[in-house]
Amino acid sequence: MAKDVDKIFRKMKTLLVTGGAGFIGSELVRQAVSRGYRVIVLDKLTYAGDLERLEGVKDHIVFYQEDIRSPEAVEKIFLRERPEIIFHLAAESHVDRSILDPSPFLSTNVDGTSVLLTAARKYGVEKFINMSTDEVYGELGERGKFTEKSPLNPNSPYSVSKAAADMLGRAFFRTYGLPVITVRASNNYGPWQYPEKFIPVVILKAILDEKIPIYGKGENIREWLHVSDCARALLKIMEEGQPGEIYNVGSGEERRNIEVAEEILKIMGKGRELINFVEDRPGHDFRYSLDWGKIKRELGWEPTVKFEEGLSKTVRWYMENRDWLMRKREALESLWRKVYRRGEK
Ligand code: NAD
Ligand code: TDX
Repeated sequence: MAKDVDKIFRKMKTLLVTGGAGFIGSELVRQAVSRGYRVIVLDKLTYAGDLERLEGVKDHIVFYQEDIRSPEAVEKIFLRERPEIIFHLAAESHVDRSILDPSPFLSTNVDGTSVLLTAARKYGVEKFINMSTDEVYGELGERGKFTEKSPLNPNSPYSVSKAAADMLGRAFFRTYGLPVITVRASNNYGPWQYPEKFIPVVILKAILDEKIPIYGKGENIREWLHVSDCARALLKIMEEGQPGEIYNVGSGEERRNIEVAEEILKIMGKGRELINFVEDRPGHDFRYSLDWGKIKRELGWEPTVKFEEGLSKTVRWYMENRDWLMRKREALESLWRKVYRRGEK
């Protein structure tokens, strides 16, 4: 009986997902809908947002195309929908773009987060889950891991803007008692990732038999987390996470960029001659690695998707959704011209 009541409450709980038409946000929305939550999506639909990602759940959600930087728009949604849980994922998310122009990163990631925190404080929420990143800790050498207690040392305009948003959440918890929970996740991969990010860039270029741009020597290391595991962690944190706490969400699946590119080429049956070492990313962080023992110990979450298996499935998904990938390609050409010719005068 008590379990049934619990189930009914769960179904009635209203979740507001900012950035819900993005890569990670849309996976979170799909999982939340399938568990019976009421889901409201707030997304500006920037170049990175795409309603196609929500096609399968569109009849089960309420969608607002609005900007998180607009206090009026955000308040209107809080007033009308009275969300109990906020998942804040809306952001400018690509490091290379932040190097070309930091300003939209500061405005969306910092000002936008401040607008949302302010509205959440005014209307009251049960939990405000603030999506941060491993990049706020800065870079590591070949050894060591970041724990939730590691100091923040962000290096790119992107990671500085995320660290500021992360610290704003801390301030709202500490100063106003807003029940903010901070999530610092490692590099996500999987279906629907916009092909400005490394893994879909490699797949797209390989499909077209074009050169694959590897920054520097390809020795940089990232910890790859499947997006379905990340979304599951977010829901676990919503259900059992403690206000004021920080949770690292990682996978232990660390790979050098060159290894990732070679593995994708192997899966696709393409040759290594497609690999092209290009000018390095300025300020390129060498390695990220998270100690995610806390979420495992305290909430019982752990990743389930092994990297090689997740990567094969991801490659297959992009091959099967080639049209979506190709539709994004044209808009990427001008970014690539700026990024991959960084060193040229
Ligand atoms: P994404 O770029 O795919 O999606 C971002 C979404 O936010 C888009 O749908 C976009 O339209 C929306 N958006 C951008 N500016 C907005 C604004 N001003 N108002 C309303 N909506 C706006 O990003 P993602 O990869 O899904 O990342 C989601 C979140 O997770 C971000 O906060 C990112 O910093 C964080 N994160 C990402 C990763 C990763 O590997 N992708 C890892 C750790 C943390
Ligand atoms: O064409 C490329 N060639 C290349 O060598 C691109 C796009 C990337 N790279 C390298 C740079 C990084 O070492 O691959 C690695 C991964 O690059 P990105 O996909 O741009 O991700 P990263 O910079 O690690 O940041 C990501 O993880 C943390 C997300 O984009 C962030 O949103 C998240 O916070």
